[in-house]
Amino acid sequence: GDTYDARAVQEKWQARWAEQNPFAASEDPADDRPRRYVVDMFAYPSGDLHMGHAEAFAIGDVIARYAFQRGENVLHPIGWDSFGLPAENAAIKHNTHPAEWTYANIETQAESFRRYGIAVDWSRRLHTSDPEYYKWNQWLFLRFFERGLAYRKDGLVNWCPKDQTVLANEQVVQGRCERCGTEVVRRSLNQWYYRITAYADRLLDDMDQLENGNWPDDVLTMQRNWIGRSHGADVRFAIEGREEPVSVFTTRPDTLYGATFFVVAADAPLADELCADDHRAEFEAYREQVAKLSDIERQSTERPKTGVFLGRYAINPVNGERIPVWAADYVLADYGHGAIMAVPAHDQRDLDFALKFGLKVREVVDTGEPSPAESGVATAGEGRLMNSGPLDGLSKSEAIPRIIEILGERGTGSAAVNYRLRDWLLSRQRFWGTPIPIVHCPDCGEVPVPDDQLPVKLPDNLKGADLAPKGVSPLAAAADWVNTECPKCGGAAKRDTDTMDTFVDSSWYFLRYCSPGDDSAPFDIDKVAKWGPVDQYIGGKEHATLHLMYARFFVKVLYDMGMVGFTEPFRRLLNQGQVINQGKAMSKSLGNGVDLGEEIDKYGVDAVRLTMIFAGPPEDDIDWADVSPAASLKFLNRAYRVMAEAGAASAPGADPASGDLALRKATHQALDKITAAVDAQRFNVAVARIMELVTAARKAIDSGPGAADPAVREAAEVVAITLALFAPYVAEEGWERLGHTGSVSVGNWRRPDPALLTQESVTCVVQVASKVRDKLEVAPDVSAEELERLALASEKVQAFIDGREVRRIVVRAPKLVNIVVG
Ligand code: ANZ
Ligand code: ZN
Repeated sequence: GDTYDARAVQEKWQARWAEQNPFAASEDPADDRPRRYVVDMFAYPSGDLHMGHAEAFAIGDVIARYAFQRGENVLHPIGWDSFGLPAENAAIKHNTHPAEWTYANIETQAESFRRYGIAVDWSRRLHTSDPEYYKWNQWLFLRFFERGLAYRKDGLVNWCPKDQTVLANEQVVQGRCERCGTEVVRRSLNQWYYRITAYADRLLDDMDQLENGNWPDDVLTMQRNWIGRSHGADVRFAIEGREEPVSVFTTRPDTLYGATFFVVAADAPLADELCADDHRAEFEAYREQVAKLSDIERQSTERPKTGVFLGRYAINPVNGERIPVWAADYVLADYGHGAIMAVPAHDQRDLDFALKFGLKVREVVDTGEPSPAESGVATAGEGRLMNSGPLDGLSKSEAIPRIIEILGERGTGSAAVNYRLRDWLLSRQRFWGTPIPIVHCPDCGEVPVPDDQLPVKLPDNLKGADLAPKGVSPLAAAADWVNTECPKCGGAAKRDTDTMDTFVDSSWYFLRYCSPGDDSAPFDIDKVAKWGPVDQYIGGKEHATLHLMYARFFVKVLYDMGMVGFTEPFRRLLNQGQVINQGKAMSKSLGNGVDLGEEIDKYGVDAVRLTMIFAGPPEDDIDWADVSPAASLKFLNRAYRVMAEAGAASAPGADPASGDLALRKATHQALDKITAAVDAQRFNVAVARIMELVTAARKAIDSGPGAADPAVREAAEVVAITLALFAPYVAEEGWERLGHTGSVSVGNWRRPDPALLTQESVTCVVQVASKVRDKLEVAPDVSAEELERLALASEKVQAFIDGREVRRIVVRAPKLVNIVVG
């Protein structure tokens, strides 16, 4: 037989696609085909493509190719997230500029993507490290700045001692730097922030657009938890010997009568202010110890509680009780007001603290559980209030509004909402990122770089050791770059030397794709109105919080600026699973890595792609040890031979109506099921149906009507058309062998003929007392219950039962019913 040469076929069709550009999006205003916008999450250019890329992009490509195949006007672009630390570290190691490593890797990956056959519009390719791109990060920064959404503040930040840069909270994983694993310390620094907290409610509330299966439920939950909205009250406590009261945030204002002490975050300026002189030495020693801990360690319920008494008292606003003020590390400086009312009977951390330091415990909710002071277990359940004056006898849900009302009347508190979400720490003290477009003038302060002076380009004369981490940005050492004129007064001034977190780059690139060459705006508003929002976004679960949160934030700000007409960037989100090997993530240390290039050399692109898709639903992990690219290649050869043999035996255009009816039905039923499976994003199921169709066509050629039958051609054409989503090279080649000119990949999807979808009937024999008494025509997939009902409804059968008792009915659907009578 005729087998296909995967490599030759790949090269042939790569060249054709490059020449004919079938996957370009149309910007013709007269083109009224339905539009579809499909975006794969950015690739990061570290090295060549790996198995993870291959899976993610195979899935995204099925979705895009399906839209192409159905005749939609598809925008499926590609780009690189090309700023970031790995390039900088490589540059330090090899004494080069980060651009060298970055752009060399991008070229390698682009070549691999071409070979992999991704149906993208190459003319829209983006790299975020191009000045033409990051200019617009700067432009957007200035718009955020004007709106009060970009600002600088002193604050305690996470500092990676190895990378010598600050990290956002999100980049600290269990107290360690997400990138290098070094233990993170806290430092007080003046840094730039984006005010994402101003959008906390909208980030939560707009999520109703993403529900009902549009986004995976677990991603929605992670987004919700990250924002962490809690409802409660602010309660003001007077402090003895201090004019200003101090507020605390509590979700349990109903327990106010049970507050027996007061705790301030040890690292908050407030602790320093409240500390009495005769307690200062002890407090300062304690504070130093706390500075070394991460938030996670501090909040761990396992760690023994630590703290110091500050020598002060707070006054409970409802009962006038005098309670001691402590500083401790389990209270965080940047949540709520950095201070709490401690209710040890009903909060475990407060109880642990009270028991350790011998503080009072007073129960105010009668939950029927053992006394917390004795059991050591705080009670958080439902119950009636007690020891609480006007709240006594109320339930929690009655007591909360009541106490808020009382506090309101006295002017000592009110209902309040708190968020876990923090403002987005933007500044990085590293080189390979977007410079912050601000000039610091001794006279004028922070002065924005005027729009017509953008981009503020990175200098190109720094390399190698110039970029080594020093605690301040490497840009600070580039005197010719730093020293500039104040745009306002013309005096000597200095550029801001921090660069932006690279998450900025990926927060709006999907808008830039709509008009990638635009040099007058970050994106063309009309083009974005035409394509946006993204219909389908595809990428890994590692971006479930940060990237998606930031992109959602950007789109809301742009909406408020009147630049986009939608409030959510991604209509649907698909998180592909991971490719693992032998049950474990691929890693150098385990030696279980699989090289994508080698797999492709061995089996060809189509077989590798088909294996990725056929392994299971797209959300599931693929264990490469459990799949067989060799079997995929074997199947593709079978499919190819069917197409080639049908093509050799007949010409396009034969009327299929005269063909073999059984095969025609098989073809149309397969097409129907493939369409449903692709619509439901169950691509593995679609592939299984194509495999069955190939088998049916093979049978028809070998032991049925033969290769020249028009039904065989029809089946082979449907194989080519549907396989084009999963194994595009062999599909193109097969289509050509079937006598067609042009690409099979665009606009060729077919609708099944409804007349051919009706299933044939089968004959069911009905016996009464083991004698055949009737025959029924039924559907082949009739259920046992339905068949029993039909059999008993038969007049002939009823006549033979003749009033006797039916003892038992044996049903063997769809062929036999046996009625046993007594
Ligand atoms: C009194 C109380 C009694 C509390 C009780 C809880 C149970 P979420 O749900 O996370 O918002 N809290 C407030 N600010 C804090 C800070 N800066 N650091 C650590 N803990 C802080 O939690 C709100 C609760 O966490 C607040 O309600 C407060 O303790 C504590 F039976 O106030 B609660
Ligand atoms: Zn000035």
